[in-house]
Amino acid sequence: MTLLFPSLDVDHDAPAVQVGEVVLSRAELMGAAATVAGRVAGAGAVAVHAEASMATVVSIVGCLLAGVPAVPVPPDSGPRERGHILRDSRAELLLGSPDWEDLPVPTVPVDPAARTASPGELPGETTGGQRRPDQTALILYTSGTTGAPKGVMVPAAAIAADLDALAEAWAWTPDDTLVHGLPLFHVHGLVLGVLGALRVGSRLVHTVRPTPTAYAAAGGSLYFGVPTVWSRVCDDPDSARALAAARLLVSGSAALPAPILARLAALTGSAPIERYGMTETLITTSSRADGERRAGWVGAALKDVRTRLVDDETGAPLPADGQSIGELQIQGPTLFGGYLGRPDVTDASFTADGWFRTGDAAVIAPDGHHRIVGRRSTDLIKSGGYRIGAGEVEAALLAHPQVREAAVVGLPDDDLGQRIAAFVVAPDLIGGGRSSRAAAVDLTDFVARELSVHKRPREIHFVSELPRNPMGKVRKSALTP
Ligand code: MCA
Ligand code: AMP
Repeated sequence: MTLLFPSLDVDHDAPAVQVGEVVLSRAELMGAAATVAGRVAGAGAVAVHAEASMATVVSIVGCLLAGVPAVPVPPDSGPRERGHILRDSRAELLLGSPDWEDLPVPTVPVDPAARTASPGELPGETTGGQRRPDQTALILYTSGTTGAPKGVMVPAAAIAADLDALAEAWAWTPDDTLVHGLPLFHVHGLVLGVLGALRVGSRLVHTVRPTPTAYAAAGGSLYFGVPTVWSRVCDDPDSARALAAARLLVSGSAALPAPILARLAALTGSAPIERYGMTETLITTSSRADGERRAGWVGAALKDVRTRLVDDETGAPLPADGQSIGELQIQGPTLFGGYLGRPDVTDASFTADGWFRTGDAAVIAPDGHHRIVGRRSTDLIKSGGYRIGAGEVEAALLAHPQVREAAVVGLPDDDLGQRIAAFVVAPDLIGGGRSSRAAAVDLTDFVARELSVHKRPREIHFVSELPRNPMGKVRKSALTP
């Protein structure tokens, strides 16, 4: 019926999606989503309070059925961040029941138990809905090195192409039960973790939070996690051993450290596979279910995706010799449709000959396998698999009246990969006998009121001045605790 969810045509009553304790069959999900579709039909864009709940799944599917771009809003986002997302996306209403005040749009509660429309009456049928493959299905907000997050327009066709390529690489079928507990406002948890299961037709169990015990109890055949999740699973050997019955464990969103891959392999009997991607490109490379699982490597380009390496300085192509390091660039059907309202930034993210610049430094082996060796900019931090722009956290810190200067970096962290550390010049904040510890707590709370919780600095160092080069630019490499 629709471009994205052919499996929803299968009108049977077996449990299809479970989020926490709430379970719906495909027919029930379709009925609830069709009700949402009827409510949002014709809107330019609709925001979704993207908590980990069945209401979020129903809301997103409803928007997709209606052919209306859905804008997931992180449930823990502070007023500044969500205000930006709602204004920038021009969302006409917000689906959900958040306890947020001063919203610029009306809220509409969503009831997963609602059933009014039948699939034949879907507004998408009359408006074109997901039948238009180039149409934006999702607008996902993501951080750059500076400034406020940008809305990445993800076309329905890109999602369909990516999910089909992943299903092929992972031998993902309706016989699988997918388990994960990742956030429903990013590609990993939402596109792969919800839309993937719905498109393939596999059962989905969302554990609300990605804890080792919840993963162990869910009895899935296919599991998704970010490296922090797999590291925590390894620290709970009983839960890890329970995953031995699964067919495939998949890691992504940040580099999986080799020792974690080895520990997980020892505890579960098979190594996880790793895949690589970005909000702007969706998943572009992956190891295969039936292929080699090489620690530190993220597999070959997915079907119809083309990759190349380019020299940072000269822009010249580099050989896929397993040694040359260059910027990874991508072409293919999974690419985004641009940053919403930012044609200038969109243009700058592509080369003159039409390749998307990932900003990741990589190596490609002669057999086509990729290894991500780092990012070109230190101002994009990956913490717990979340992408965080140093500039956004710096701006939030600088909004505090007593902060004069601020610089934010990602420091290596065993649990999170990187943890956010802020170096702050604020003599008035720690003056008057006030401890720097108390001042740090205040400042962290201040940031949390502005931005999402995971963007809070984990540590704040008060310094008398920031190290700068002769041009006045902060030398972030010189910032160490
Ligand atoms: C967190 N806490 C803090 C601070 N930060 N307290 C004080 N100061 C801080 N700076 C609190 C939290 O609110 C929480 O409290 C408690 O400490 C534990 O936090 P944390 O260690 O962060 O654990 P967590 O909340 O369990 O988070 C770890 C996580 C999470 C579950 C792995 O980072 C996560 O869900 N990551 C997934 C990100 C993701 O999906 N990325 C995909 C992007 P309390 O317990 O009271 O709540 S898409 C992508 O990357 C591409 C396309 C791709 O390739 O997939
Ligand atoms: P995001 O836009 O949140 O999707 O973050 C995308 C970034 O995550 C990429 O540009 C990479 O830097 C990083 N990333 C995703 N998957 C991997 C992986 N398997 N290994 C290393 N880095 C990864």
